[in-house]
Amino acid sequence: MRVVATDFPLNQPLLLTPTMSTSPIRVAITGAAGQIGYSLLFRIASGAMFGPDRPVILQLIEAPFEKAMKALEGVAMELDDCAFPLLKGIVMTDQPEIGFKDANWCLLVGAKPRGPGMERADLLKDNGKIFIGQGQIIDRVAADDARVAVVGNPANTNCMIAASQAKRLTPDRFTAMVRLDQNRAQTQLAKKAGADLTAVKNIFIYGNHSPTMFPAFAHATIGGQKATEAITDHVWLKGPFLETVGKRGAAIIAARGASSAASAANALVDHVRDLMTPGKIHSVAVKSNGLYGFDPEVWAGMPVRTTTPGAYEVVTGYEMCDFCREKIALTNKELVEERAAVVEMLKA
Ligand code: NAX
Repeated sequence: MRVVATDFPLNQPLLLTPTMSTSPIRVAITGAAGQIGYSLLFRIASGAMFGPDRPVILQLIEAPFEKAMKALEGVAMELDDCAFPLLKGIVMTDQPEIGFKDANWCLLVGAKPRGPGMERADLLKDNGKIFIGQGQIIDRVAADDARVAVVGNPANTNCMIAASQAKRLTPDRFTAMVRLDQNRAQTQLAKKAGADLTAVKNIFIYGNHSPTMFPAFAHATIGGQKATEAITDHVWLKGPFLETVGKRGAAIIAARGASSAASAANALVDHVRDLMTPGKIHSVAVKSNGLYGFDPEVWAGMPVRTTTPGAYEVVTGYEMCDFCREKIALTNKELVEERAAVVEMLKA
């Protein structure tokens, strides 16, 4: 059984309660029965991603395995049991053509994990195949206003691959998530300064979602003061701070015995919500177009300002010191190497 349930048939008019004036937003999620999915779906259905007045339809996509589809069925039962007023339908499928149909947002969470003894290049290629197919199908069947957010690793390169397959949807519709890294950096700065988390502003992530990422602390402020003044321990900023943020994922695996899931789901809620909220400035991996010294063809984290819901412009003009430039060069080198490993998968 490939489509196990469609509570709400696609392409049929919705009967909304009179109080809900807006039409539901269709959100397609791959890897929906995975760890991150298990935290994410409930947040979306509760209104955390698109606001308390926007109904949603969840289009859940899993790998074509009995076990995955069975698990998905269980998750959908739990979603039903939450009786979320905003949740207007659930689609469960292992066929991306059905799952991405008419989707306004496509959240690409599912990916193949790195197996024992697997080389990074093999991981890139195996995942590349998934993202080629998904990029093509999204381009073909998703809504005209479709936006894509990639979480599955290696997120930046997977996003680049998916975007390269699209003819209808422009590259700016494809973003990858570095928000978890921004959130991690914000908390580390607040703790070190002994300040409230909300006092930390303008901490942005540049580059790859990997340990080479660069949280540009020199531009951050804490309680209105430069972070480099609020925190006088610059050895910490240039060393342990960067290391803690960069290797936080590994530290969580070591402690929890499983990779970050709830915090990753939370970061994806932040990523999409802020991309839907004009005026928000936040870290997103986007096609670099050569900004901040990145190779023009790679997807790199950088600060963006949301202009209209779903659209953004890169915030340019942050001055980079020599230290920052060195760090950006390192993370750019890694992105360029990842691109070289999958270059034959990219469509011109
Ligand atoms: P899980 O292994 O728990 O779940 C992944 C799910 O994806 C599985 O249920 C699997 O059946 C499904 N899947 C695999 N291939 C699929 C396909 N072609 N179509 C649809 N579904 C498919 O992993 P989870 O912990 O949820 O992590 C998901 C991804 O997020 C991983 O690649 C992980 O590395 C990545 N992460 C990215 C982060 C980021 O900040 N960008 C942070 C967290 C996380 O590590």
